[in-house]
Amino acid sequence: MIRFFCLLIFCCLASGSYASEADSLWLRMPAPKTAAEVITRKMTPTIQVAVAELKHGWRGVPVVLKVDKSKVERGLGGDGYWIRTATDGKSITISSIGDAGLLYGVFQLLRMQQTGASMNRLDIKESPSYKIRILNHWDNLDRTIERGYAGRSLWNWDELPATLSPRYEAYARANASIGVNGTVLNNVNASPEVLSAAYLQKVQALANVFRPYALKVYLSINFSSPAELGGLSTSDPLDKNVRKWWIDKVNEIYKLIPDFGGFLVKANSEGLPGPQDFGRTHADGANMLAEALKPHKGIVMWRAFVYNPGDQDRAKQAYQEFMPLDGQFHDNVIVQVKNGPIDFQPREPFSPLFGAMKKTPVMPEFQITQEYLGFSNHLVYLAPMWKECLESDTYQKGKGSTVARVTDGSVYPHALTAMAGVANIGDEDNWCGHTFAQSNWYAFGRLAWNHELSSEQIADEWLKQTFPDAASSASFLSATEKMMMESREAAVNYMMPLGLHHIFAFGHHYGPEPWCEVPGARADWLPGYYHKADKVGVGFDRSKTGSNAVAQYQSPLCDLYDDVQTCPENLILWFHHVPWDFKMKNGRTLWEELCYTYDKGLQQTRSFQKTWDAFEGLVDSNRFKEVQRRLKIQTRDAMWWKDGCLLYFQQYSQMPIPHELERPVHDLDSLKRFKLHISNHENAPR
Ligand code: GCW
Repeated sequence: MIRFFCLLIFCCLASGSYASEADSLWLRMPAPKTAAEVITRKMTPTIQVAVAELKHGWRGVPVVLKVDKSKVERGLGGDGYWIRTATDGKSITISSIGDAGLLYGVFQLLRMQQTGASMNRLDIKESPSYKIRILNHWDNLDRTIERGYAGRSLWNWDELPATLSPRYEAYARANASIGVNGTVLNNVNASPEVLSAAYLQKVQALANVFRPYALKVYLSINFSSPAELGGLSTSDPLDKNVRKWWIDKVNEIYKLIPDFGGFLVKANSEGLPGPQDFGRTHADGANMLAEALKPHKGIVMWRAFVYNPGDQDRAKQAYQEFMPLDGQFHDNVIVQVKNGPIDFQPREPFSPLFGAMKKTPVMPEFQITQEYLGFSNHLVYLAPMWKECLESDTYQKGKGSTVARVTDGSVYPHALTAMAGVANIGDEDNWCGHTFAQSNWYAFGRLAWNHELSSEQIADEWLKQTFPDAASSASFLSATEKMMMESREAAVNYMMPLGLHHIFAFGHHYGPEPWCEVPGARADWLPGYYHKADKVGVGFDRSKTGSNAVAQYQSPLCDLYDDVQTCPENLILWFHHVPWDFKMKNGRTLWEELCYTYDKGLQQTRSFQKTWDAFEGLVDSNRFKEVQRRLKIQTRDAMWWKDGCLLYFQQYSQMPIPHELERPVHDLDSLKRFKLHISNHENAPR
């Protein structure tokens, strides 16, 4: 008989230091009175973490952790697990073929305990929707973060590799708790220097901390690295010296980090170098890197975020450039596509590349950081936005070919599946700036693990774990969950009603600036390019008689979007230039509907303030005040959006704001003179 050894006494936390740090997230388990009994016959660094977590938080019957290669577990894959209660009810076994699966099973068990799920006769089998569940940090080596609103980068490059902040482990732990298993440490606008020997040592130090948490490290690379870092005369992907340079560099990385994940690449996009500089294609570039990584099982995530200033419709370009390359990529390349065809707007239709690229694996990229959603000032729970994309039917292989199913390996049987989220994490005490922004990090991980989870369930889990005391009050739980569930639509209402998009302030993208004109700036970076307001109406005509972007969607969507009468009204100005007096389904004119929608968004933010204020005393005062302060800013901003946009568009519509709606309190000229930005918010005209 195999003898299990019991680690009751000898296991302590992998590192006690993370506890206080992660306490500011969703891992607030009260310590059990007596440490739980955990039984395992294998001990690896990852299993050690799993044991430590149980001891830290589990208050139930003994738990057996078992690496098991039998049929059930094999079917669940390395990250999957099976949790079951013994017939006599006296223990729970978590089994998996991999150590990581055990760790994820442990976090699931703890989550169930924390959220008050039924623990009766457990029999839970889970395996993740996506193999790679990865955060993309847009962190620069000088510790600034592109589009980051929660302080500086967590990675203290100057101190690495000698000094390891306790936050590195806390970060890995938080990710493991929600199933995130990869992290790209640096900005896609990548500095070649990250591949220098000195930086690779630093990356190695982080990888060593993350490894027990099953979190793999990846890097963004600059396509010109062979020339810029290596001193070669070219970075042409078909040049044999360049190819050798990459092979050597990759070998150097794997010597330091044997489980290194691979590269993320932004190439020939927004001025960055790429294979097209040498007359080569995206596939040539990606395949060169893929060949270097292949012997080590590394992958390439090649981004499809490309557009040129000259083209008449930016929304069409990624599809135009990538569709002809379908099938030309090596099997360790995956094309990373933003959820929508433009750029992380509060609402976009899904990118037409989803489902259309059939022979190449494609992964969705979502933005967790709120570049176009009020930075860390606005409370916007993003799960509903991501679900909207994932549940969109592409019709590419018949009905039911949702974005989720064309990317998770079910419709097209690609072995490589992944989901990326642009991180909203910085070195601020509460990690994400806004306490509620933590829910977006959480939701990303949970959806990458299981894209079928509902937004409500994720919100409920997060609230119960983040506010364990307050959430024991049913009214707190239901009211804050309702606020979270409404918050994305509220932001759409006050920022981009009816599909009106990219009318954000130039550069920083915080406030409204539909009027923005910057002499010499690229047209496709300016609001006028997108809203096209004139005396007749407003909106971008992407119908067959316009840019014909609708043709990139499969039938019946192309026809549905093409006809202004059938186009979903929440995207009508995305696809059409609509007359101001166009009759909406509810009988209002387009102009009236715009007025009502902006106003609705503003009223929603006011209702969030009321909701939150009711819970003073229930939530600890630091977090209470922090959220209260930010909700106030959000309401003020929503008013800016409403007043600024309505007064601006009214110059074209020449129609009155319906009398029952609140009047604008600002005037257009003062709004235009002032650039609303997070940093000078306090000076904004009142
Ligand atoms: O949305 C735009 C951002 C850029 C970003 C780019 C990208 C990292 O404004 O800051 O660059 O997208 O996704 O590459």
